[in-house]
Amino acid sequence: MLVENPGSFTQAALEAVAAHNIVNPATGTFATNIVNTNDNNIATNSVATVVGQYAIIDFGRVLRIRKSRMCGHNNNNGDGSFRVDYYDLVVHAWTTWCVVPTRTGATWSEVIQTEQLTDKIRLTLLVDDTKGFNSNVGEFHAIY
Ligand SMILES: [Ca+2]
Repeated sequence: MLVENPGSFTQAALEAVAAHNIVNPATGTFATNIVNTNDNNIATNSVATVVGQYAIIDFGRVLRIRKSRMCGHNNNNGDGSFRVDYYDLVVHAWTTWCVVPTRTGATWSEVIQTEQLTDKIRLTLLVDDTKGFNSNVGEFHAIY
């Protein structure tokens, strides 16, 4: 028998893994090599040069996220920061998730944040790193 109006049907959102972050190349206003933000290569970096420049990682589906994961670059002093927003699917607006510092090397940070359901995240330069090469991102992901 066909169910024409399932009504109460629900489906649990998948837990985000690294592979979900690299489905779509990042888009936005970063100054240089924005697609390097999520190209699955920690040795390739994107660069933000002006406070307010942003990079959006669109998962293409709704996922459950819980950890921010940033890989840095030796062009950073580690004294800048990015605000990370998730797209709130209830109110249809960007909402602040966390603030992550720039990192000095190609190693991962993993910081547990409040769990959210979303289909995209946005990284916005909040404080420019002082090293002189602006604020570099080796890789950024939101995972479970
Ligand atoms: Ca990269």
